[in-house]
Amino acid sequence: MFIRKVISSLIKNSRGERTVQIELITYEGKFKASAPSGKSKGKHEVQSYNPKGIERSMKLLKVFCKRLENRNFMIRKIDDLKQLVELVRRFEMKYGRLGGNVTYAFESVFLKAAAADNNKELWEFINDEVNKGLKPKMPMPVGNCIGGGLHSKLVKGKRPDFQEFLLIPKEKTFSKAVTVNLRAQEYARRLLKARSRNDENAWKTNKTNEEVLEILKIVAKKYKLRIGLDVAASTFYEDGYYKYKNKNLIRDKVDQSDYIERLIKKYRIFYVEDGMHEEDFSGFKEILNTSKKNKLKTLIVGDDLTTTNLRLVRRAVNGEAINAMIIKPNQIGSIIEVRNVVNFCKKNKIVMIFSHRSGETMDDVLADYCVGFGGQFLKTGIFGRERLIKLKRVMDVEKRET
Ligand code: 2PG
Ligand code: MG
Repeated sequence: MFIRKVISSLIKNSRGERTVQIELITYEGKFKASAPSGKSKGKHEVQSYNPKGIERSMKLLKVFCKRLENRNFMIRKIDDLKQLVELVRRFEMKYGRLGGNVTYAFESVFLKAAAADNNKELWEFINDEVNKGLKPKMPMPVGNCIGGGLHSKLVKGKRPDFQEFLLIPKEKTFSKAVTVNLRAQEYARRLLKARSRNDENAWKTNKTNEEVLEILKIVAKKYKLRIGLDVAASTFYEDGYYKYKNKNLIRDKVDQSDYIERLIKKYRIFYVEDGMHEEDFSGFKEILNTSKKNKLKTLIVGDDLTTTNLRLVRRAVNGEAINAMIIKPNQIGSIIEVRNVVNFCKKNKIVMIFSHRSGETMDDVLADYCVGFGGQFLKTGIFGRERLIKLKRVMDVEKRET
């Protein structure tokens, strides 16, 4: 793969924030990749940009891009990205950090070009099963239907404390599942009398967590859907307590896990992400244990707890704190690391949910990572062009491959 030109630029994400885009020009064509940005970020995520800010990263990036021109890279598998990683490492030692969002966009664009160079689709290029002659498995979508927390502005002074109320279809095909989620979200709007959408295009409301769950129960029944929650508990955790603003009450650690366990039982919740504070491994373990004791197969999902970081994933899995986890490549800023986490999850039967960020771009590469790495779920919203483009990419692969 011969690099003719590399162009870095600033673009806006779905929230109107600045983010990085990298364009790579080779003899095979032009390839683009960009990075999304989170608002409810995990404490242990890598820094998105240089400590001095995005401008500093962009300045350094210009210099780095120039140095890549007229170079040849042999990329036949993910590990071959190490050539690029090594160049980044040496550059950063001398000039300062580029940041996780920059390295993520770089690795993505390199993989896109490498896949084309090898006459493959990106999902195919990274998928070991296909290389063994097996068909790829399609994920199920996890869709954000109603929102609260940091992603939603207040409605008449209030919002639910939980960040995301999710719908999870169980259909034969991904495309049917996407259609069901769209219909269900429209039905939820009518029941809620919602008027506007939040950062991830979920409905905004002033209702409490339980009031929203009551509505979701009706929606889920009508469309045969499973209910999920992203509690994003760290976003309302302060000095050892969970501070619920909507109802104006405070829960300690024990109250919090009891509360989540009660909700799981009452609403038959299938999926709970970040039900406890991001450093509370034992709290996660307590919820997982209770769910098992009650013979419920609830997915207890780590996101801020694990931040796609193998060290934290190991701790969570070995400590039996989770049975599922969110994979957000830009939390760790390296696709090689993502692959290592994926292998660990597969070995330990941990369910993988590939996830968007609340500030998204028009890059659909997440869909390729999900299908290619064999993720069981793709969490990327129900509506909005940045979300739909990723859903559509999986639908296209499904149409061609199954
Ligand atoms: C989450 C994500 C995406 P953010 O908490 O799971 O929904 O939010 O991108 O703001 O971290
Ligand atoms: Mg989350």
